[in-house]
Amino acid sequence: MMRSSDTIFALSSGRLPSGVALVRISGPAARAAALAVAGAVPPARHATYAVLRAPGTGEALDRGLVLFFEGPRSATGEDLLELHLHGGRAVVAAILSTLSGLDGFRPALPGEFTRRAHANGKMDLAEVEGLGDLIAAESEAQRRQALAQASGVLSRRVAGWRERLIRALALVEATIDFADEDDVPEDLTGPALLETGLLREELAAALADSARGERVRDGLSIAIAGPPNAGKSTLLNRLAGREAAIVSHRPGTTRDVLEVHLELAGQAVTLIDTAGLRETDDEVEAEGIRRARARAASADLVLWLSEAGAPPPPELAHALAVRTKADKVETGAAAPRDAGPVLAISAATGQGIEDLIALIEARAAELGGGEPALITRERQRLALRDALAHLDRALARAGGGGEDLLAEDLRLAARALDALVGRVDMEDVLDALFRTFCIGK
Ligand SMILES: Nc1nc2c(ncn2[C@@H]2O[C@H](COP(=O)(O)OP(=O)(O)OP(=O)(O)O)[C@@H](O)[C@H]2O)c(=O)[nH]1
Ligand SMILES: [Mg+2]
Repeated sequence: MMRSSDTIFALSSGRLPSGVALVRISGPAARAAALAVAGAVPPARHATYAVLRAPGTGEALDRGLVLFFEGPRSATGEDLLELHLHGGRAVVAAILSTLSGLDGFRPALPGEFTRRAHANGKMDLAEVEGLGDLIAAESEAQRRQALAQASGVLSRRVAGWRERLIRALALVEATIDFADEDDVPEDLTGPALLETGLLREELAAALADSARGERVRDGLSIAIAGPPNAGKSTLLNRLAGREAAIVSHRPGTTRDVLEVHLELAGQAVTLIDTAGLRETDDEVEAEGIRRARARAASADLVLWLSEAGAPPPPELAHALAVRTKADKVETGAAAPRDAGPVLAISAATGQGIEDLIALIEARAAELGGGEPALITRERQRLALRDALAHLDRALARAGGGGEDLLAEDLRLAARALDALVGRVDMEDVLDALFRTFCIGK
């Protein structure tokens, strides 16, 4: 089923009906497809208008643009044909059924166009991952980070590291090879270790920044926590712009953890409403409270809501204290004594909400802003950590004489860098990755 000599085709654009639909065809028979449905192979890289016909009967199926890319100068590295059709369901169905009738043609599997691009050296694993993220990107920060990675920012940096590592390795190997000769050059492991030390710092810096990359990719999580009845669900609804959570005057209303996705300051944000924290004998509520604590502990940012503007409990000391129901103060109740500058909001009147959003945005920018991070997913982080561990081991041998072992550490570090960008054979990683792609990509 997966022969790469097959010519594959798929609808690469989105849901039908649509203004325009794009059908892509890649493989050795892409030219034959152009001949069969458009009557001629258009000059490469020139959009050409054509009537598309059923090969057997000559019946017109649609009129549209035909675009031919001759391999290897194409997205997949193979001959590639694009048909820009009217985006009607019947139009697309007629073209797809015509293509499946051609010799050596079959529908593409998810991600198969990209897989061929990868197999033909058009993009390495890190770039493929970036491309997957780019298609999934929902926020500005995700788009910028993914585009950088799809454009090879990580790949180029790793290539530079690898080159320096190989040079350091060559110095160590030279020291080993010339050890018994008279004209032994100076001990070359010194400079090799110096370079290894510099590399180590650069890898460590990229690794330290990886939490930011993964946070941008996954989105920022903000938990709303606090005592029962503080107005947590009301705030969630206000920020989400819809009645996502149930609100009532009864303390203990929220029990499950509720998540809402939105975009703030260009960042993908997951807002999390949680059960009010208190002592309780109710088994279900107690479970809700346990989950609330766990979710708050793992969130990137916690808002601690209370009517009194009280500080958060010690285990959530990093939380931002917010005083709620600020509108009630004027109605006779004694104004609560604020300990320090606590933000006061009213989800009912909207007071202070702008300030709260500005604060969240500032925090989000701090956590996920700036230049796109190099490392954006766990797989990359683990490979980089692996490379760093080998460099650390190499450096720990400094002056210890074991050049053979030193050379082996450097070789293993280079191998880990290869794995980071997928230069070594990684079929299982590829299988898992391409399954997450859409058909037509
Ligand atoms: N006056 C006033 N009332 C509010 C405000 N925010 C929430 N309330 C009221 O406070 C009560 C509790 O609101 P919720 O949002 O359900 O509180 P919660 O913190 O989610 O409560 P639990 O889910 O039980 O922990 C409701 O009757 C709300 O209408 C506010 O800004 N001003
Ligand atoms: Mg609630």
